[in-house]
Amino acid sequence: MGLTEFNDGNPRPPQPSIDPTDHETYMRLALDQAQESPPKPSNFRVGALLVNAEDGSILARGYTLELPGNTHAEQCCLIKIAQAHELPDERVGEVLPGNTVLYTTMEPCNLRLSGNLPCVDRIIRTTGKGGKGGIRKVYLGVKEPEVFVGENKGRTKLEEYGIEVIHVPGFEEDILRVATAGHEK
Ligand code: HJL
Ligand code: ZN
Repeated sequence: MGLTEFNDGNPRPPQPSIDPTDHETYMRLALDQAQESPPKPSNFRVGALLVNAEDGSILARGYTLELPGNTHAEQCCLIKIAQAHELPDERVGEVLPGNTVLYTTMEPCNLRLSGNLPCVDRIIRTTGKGGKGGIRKVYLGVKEPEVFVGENKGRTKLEEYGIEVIHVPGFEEDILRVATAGHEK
């Protein structure tokens, strides 16, 4: 995303900047997103952010069930950017800055009970064929609990495709409380 022109004619960053190495701040913002998601027994409440790691700017925010249909947090981030560029979802990688990273409160899914395309595949396809762009790093807050699909192999598959996966510690308890708020206790 470029710089926004303000009335005084000076280009300014479009938002207060966050240090791109401040992973805790981004994870907290992802958790804020998760809290926007409606509690339901049938999935987790997850929040996600796409960030340009070059300048720290937030490219998109998303949460589970934010967009129409059975949408995941990571999927919502990608769809929003695709829509803003009038591109079909599968081509969103073409407009992502080269150093785009994903923050998500929960490990991206590799299998969906609904049969929808898993977020791992949506992430992988942003990297194109052997190119250098797209999402090359994923920061996650917790591994997916074995509630719906047994062990999620999301992290393993991302790593197989050369995407670095980094755990941001310290938010596990809050993330899981928010994620399971609609589940029967
Ligand atoms: C992640 C989300 C979300 C999940 N995981 N990373 N982000 N809802 O926004 C993972 C869980 C699936 C179930 C049900 N949840 O969501 O495994 O109905 O929600 O396709 O497998 O599948 P559907
Ligand atoms: Zn998903």
